[in-house]
Amino acid sequence: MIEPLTVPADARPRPDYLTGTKGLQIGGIEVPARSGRTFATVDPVTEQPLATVSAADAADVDAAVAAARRAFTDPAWADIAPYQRTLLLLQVADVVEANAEELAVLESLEMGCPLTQTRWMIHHCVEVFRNHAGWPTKLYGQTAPSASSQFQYVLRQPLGVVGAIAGWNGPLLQMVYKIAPALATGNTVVCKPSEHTSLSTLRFAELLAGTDLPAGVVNVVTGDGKVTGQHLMSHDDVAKVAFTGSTATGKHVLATSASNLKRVTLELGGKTPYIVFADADLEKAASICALAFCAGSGQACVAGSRIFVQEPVRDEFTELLVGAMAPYRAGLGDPFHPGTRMGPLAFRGHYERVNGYIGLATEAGGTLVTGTEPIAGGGLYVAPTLIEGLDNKSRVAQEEIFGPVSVLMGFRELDEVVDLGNDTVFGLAASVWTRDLATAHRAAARLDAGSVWINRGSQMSAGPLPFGGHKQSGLGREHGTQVLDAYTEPKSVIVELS
Ligand code: TXE
Repeated sequence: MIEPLTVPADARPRPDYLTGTKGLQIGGIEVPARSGRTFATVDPVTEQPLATVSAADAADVDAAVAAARRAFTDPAWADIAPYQRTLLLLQVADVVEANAEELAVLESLEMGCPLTQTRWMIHHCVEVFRNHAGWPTKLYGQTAPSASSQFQYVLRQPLGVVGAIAGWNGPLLQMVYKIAPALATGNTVVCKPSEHTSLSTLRFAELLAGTDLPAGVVNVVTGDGKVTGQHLMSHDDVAKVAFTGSTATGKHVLATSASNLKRVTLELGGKTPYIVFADADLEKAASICALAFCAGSGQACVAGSRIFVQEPVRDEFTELLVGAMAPYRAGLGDPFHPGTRMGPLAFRGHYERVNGYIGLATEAGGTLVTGTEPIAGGGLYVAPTLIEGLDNKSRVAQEEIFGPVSVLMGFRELDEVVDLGNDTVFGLAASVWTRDLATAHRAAARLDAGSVWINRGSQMSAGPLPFGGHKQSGLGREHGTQVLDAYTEPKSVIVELS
């Protein structure tokens, strides 16, 4: 029996921010939904309501898009010097940093992720804003070769209103990955956080009052994906949708964007292979593989949900991996307990979905190497679960589970494991473990993934490296220089001089 770590109810944080109905953030003001409708956001530890949040419908989305549209042409935003834009982004970073603890607590309360991890995510938001603050002064256009009778150049201009839609597993961070480049390039934003995790994005927008950012540059509408999200992404005055979420919804966003040919970037699911060759540092590989599917309770697009190990070391590696998972099993518990390494899953529907996949694994003939022990007190906890005895074609090895569940499979040589690693509709990331440089580079070149990590696990970039997926893991990139193309439009200008 696993006994999750607990914290007495009166010792759990209860920020003042949770009091009262949380309104929408439109044009720099907190407003209730016009319909007066609200919904409850739920604490996954207690499964009790945490806060009441306004449910935006079409009229509210229209108001938010109109506010963003006005801000887009407001001289206080549209006409400022690039360096002033840099200073504004730095102010935003400062305000997030100054309120980091409150934002992290709100996220831990709402999604159950250990406070140590939400603190890291909020700190990363600060880095992302500071990194993007460097872009406004470096957004060069081009001059083009032309006859002496003409001057030709290419301007790089913002798109307009960006609809930013995010998932629940890194609520503010996923939003900041969209807000920071949008602002750095002169766009304005309407954010739609996941209905499971609205609070940190709402609070962030409220905190912007402490900066010189003009009202309406960042707006937030909260509510259900099928209502609030749907209106936002199909709005004709929204020039671009930047989306993080499931592949199914991502495809729907892309199809809907055809109505007015919106620009679209999509950060979707993954089925990241961790590939361990016999010559690797097995102990380190085991420790990072455990982290890769246990951190955040495996609720990450880059989770190491498939582990391929070379046959000669399979037994030895499996033993090391089970050992490396032990601290997560022992550290299952309340996100506010200092010993917690894994919190509950974010909400009941998702908990049931993850358990459904574990049931499917055993039905399909898989063996649970770990994850069979019952958990005291029920709740939404899922123990780290390692599955053997399934092949890569099984549903559990093919579909994104988004929980602390990984399938361990064997392989003999490089060609075989590259084929196995690539045999999925996803292509977000891959991790390769070997001391042989040639093997590492060959694998990196051939794996169909937006990011490949050699002898390490995932590393989320604050700036220099583009992040995004091949195949059905996404479209376009966040970060890197590539992100600038995703938030700007080139304009060719021809001046007749003669
Ligand atoms: O995702 P959805 P959910 C994966 C993960 C998870 C599964 C389901 O496998 O178990 O998706 O999660 C909004 N128009 N990831 O249900 O439905 C929705 O309100 C406009 C991967 O949360 O894709 C939310 O804000 N918007 C992942 C966002 O889309 C709509 C992050 C994501 O919701 C909409 C999250 C619609 N019709 C889940 N329907 C990652 N890549 O990290 C929903 N939304």
